[in-house]
Amino acid sequence: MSFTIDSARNIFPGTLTADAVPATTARFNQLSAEDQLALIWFAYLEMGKTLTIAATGAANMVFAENTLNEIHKMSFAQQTQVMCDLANRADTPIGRTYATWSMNIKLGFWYQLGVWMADGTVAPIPEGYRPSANASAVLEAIKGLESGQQITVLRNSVVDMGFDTSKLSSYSPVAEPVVPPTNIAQRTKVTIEGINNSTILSYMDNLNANDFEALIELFTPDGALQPPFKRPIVGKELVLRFFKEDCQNLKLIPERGVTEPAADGYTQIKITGKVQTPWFGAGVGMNVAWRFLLNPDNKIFFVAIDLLASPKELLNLVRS
Ligand code: ECH
Ligand code: GLY
Repeated sequence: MSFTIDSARNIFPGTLTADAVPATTARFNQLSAEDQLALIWFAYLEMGKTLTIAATGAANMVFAENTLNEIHKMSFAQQTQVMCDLANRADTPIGRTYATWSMNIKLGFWYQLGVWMADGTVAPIPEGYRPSANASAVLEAIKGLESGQQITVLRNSVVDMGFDTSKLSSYSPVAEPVVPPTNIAQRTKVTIEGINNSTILSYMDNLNANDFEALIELFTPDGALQPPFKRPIVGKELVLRFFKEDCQNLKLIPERGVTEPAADGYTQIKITGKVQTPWFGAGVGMNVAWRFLLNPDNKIFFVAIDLLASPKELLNLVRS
């Protein structure tokens, strides 16, 4: 039997992922729009005590600028309505525009609204607002998560807002331009305890250098990448698009790994370590595992990136 994407997903089944993230996201999605917005606001204030968002993307704000200016000029009542409509995924012109944006543009849009809410030029959470019991419970749950899990919940909430693109017959996605790869002379090289496989090392180094064209050549044509809590993205074309759209300026800091032979001459390799997002820089080190399945030609047939349940999981490299 040779591997399929579905069977590949089960390599290293003992890996414990941060189930609290989808669980908390599901509870969040049950709340009213008012509760959702207020909860994010309070979570954001709470996190702001220990973390700073780097507005890396002044550049990506350009794509949301017209919409942001439009909202900035509205009355508080209209602004509140726009935010509720987004949380309700309502079919409005702004909801449709929002739906076309890449994840980073959505984040940059809310980042700017947050700045304006704080300086009083965009409607604050209404003074008389009282959270529902469920909203308070979800906020407490978020506070109890580690920071990498908190920002994942926060990002999920933003990504899920706006009109559902699957209900649009056609639309043109809007994404920030792709940054050029880091100059060869300035590139860094990772070292991974227990690992000297050239494909794995190149994967980390090319992703850290934003060299997506070199990176994608490490995959088989039908290869797949599974982001945390997502279905696999299958085939070079879609994986490359994902790299260009969602993976710029990440910092991968793999620490250790284990290699073992798999069926049909394949090799499975699990790496654990940290990942930093440009949004929070070194302020948040997410604990992750990469579960690679390489074909006999040392090409990536499958890689899953998992957000780990706890730092303890960084040491869980047991063979399957
Ligand atoms: C305010 C109140 C009203 C409502 C809203 C508000 C604003 C909210 C804001 C939220 C901002 C949130 C942000 C979250 C960023 C999260 C980033 C994460 C990144 C994770 C990346 C990982 C990468 C892993 C990968 C690896 C690979 O090898 C392959 C690729 C890939 C307050 C106004 C809404 C402003 C900025 C979680 C794990 C390692 C899979 C990508
Ligand atoms: N900017 C890429 C990420 O945060 O995932």
